[in-house]
Amino acid sequence: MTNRDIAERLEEIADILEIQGGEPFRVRSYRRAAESISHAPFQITVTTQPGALTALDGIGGSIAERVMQIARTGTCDVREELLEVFPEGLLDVLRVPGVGPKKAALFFREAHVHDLSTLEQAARDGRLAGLKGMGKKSEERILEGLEALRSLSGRILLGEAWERAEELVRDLGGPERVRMCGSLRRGRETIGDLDLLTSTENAGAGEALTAHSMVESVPLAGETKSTVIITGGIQVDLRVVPPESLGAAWMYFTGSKQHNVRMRELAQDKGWKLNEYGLFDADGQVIASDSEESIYSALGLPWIPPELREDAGEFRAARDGSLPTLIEAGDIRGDTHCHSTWSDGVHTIEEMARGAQALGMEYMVISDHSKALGIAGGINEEQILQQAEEVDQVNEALQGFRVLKGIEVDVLSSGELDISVEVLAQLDWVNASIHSGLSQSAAQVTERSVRAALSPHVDVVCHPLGRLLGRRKAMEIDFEALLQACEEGHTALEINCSPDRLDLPDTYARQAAARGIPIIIATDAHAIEHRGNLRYGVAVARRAWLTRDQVLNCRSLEALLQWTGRGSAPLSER
Ligand code: DGT
Ligand code: CA
Ligand code: CA
Ligand code: ZN
Repeated sequence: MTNRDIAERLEEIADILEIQGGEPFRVRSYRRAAESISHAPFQITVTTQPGALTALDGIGGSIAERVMQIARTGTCDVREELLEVFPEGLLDVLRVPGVGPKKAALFFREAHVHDLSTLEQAARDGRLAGLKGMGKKSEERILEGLEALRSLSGRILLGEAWERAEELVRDLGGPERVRMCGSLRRGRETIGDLDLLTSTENAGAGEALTAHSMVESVPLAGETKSTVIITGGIQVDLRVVPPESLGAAWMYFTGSKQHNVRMRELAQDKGWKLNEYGLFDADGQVIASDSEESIYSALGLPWIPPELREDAGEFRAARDGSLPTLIEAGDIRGDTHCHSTWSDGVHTIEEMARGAQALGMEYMVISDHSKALGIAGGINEEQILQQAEEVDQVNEALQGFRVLKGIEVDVLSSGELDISVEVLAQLDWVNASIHSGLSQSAAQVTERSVRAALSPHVDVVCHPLGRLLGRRKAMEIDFEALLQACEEGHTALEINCSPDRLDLPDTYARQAAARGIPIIIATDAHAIEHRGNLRYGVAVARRAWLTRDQVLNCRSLEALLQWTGRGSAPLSER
């Protein structure tokens, strides 16, 4: 059980209580506890002392006891009691975008909805539209939400997969002994299952996996392969091979399948054979097997980074000697998109800055939401200028780090920016985002994006497609038109690192960069710990074949400001 799992169980309790119309303070106390646990500075285990828990914000004795029960058994008495009378399928209904506990309770009472399929049926029959607070539009949105949920079809987001896999690797002997493979190693935005690999020398890895606290069931426990299902219904495969086959197996289980097929063809062309044990000649003598490099090299190729192994041009580039030197997380020198308590962030400007500095960054743009985004506490012109004063103070307190003045300006449904150009002109950096009217026609959303990109005040268009993985499909933007506008308007495009966005997606980012449009990789952090999402955006960038030169925020502060055309010195120094 990770802290995240425990927090999810607490959230679930709060959801059920809320659907049942339970006391609001009780609902709130479980939600607060969940929030607190997910940010706890230590991992909760069966040996954690109750005193350590009650020292956390919002956790009293009774919830601490439930938390310990969950840590020990995966559930607790309150949850079990609730589930005895509560249709568990209603929890799935809550995962549908636009359905919260209040709606779920309404559908349950008035339309006999108790799981996803009865929800879909009710919506198709038009039985939801007539309910209180509902209408034809909101009923349609529920059908769209169901569709978005299905589009993930059992896959999980890269962020969750990566965190889970890291924990497993650590508990199975560490990264020297256990290697990640599959779509995870290739950095895909969603992951079907987790593939791990170890050698027979790491005896006991199989048992360590099947006995792991995250494991819910064990479909297969063999000498050379174990398969388990962990919390969240995620499948994990662990393969065990002799140490001399590690390179061949790592390559094989990293895939992609298409890449493997091409590799085998290259081997066959030479009269050889390639499989997960090695590369063999016609007599079955091993040519290479213990490292990936040796296998690629025997086939006349340089080592190909996993993110490129999609049979999407990597073989030609490898033969030509034109494989890109892919960007790495350490190349990123600043974060151009983050929030603070001025809008919907949880940390102050100074806390966010110190967090970024601790990760080795040199600068950060503070870009809170603008006034049109009322629900996110967006700020108006006057507040932006007040915030700028606070930025000056923070900069005085910091050494070797600079906070830049910025905004995430909303692109209104009309296509206008919601902050006056007089104020935009006074900022160091302007992010522009579409947050509303995402289901407008292709012509409308294209027009809005294009106008934003053409604006002389806008530096980058953020999360350009507006998609949320598993929750909302991308806007129907004419991407070619947006690229042209970026070219003309001297505007960059963002790869947003939030795991449910990863927007631009890899194929789009590759196309944009090939056209010479500068790319930004930014976290959109709403809290210090969201900076950890950077690696997911970097994975997307690597899958997009990007080099350091193509990513603007790999540049120094001076070079970045020069690019904006606002002069080389930050505003506060002029
Ligand atoms: P996923 O799990 O759907 O996100 O995608 P992958 O790529 O992780 O696919 P998975 O888990 O089915 O298999 C892991 C790797 O093992 C895959 O990338 C390539 C290799 N592999 C699996 N089955 C086959 C196969 O039938 N032929 C070949 N050539 N390779 C395979
Ligand atoms: Ca997989
Ligand atoms: Ca697999
Ligand atoms: Zn943002």
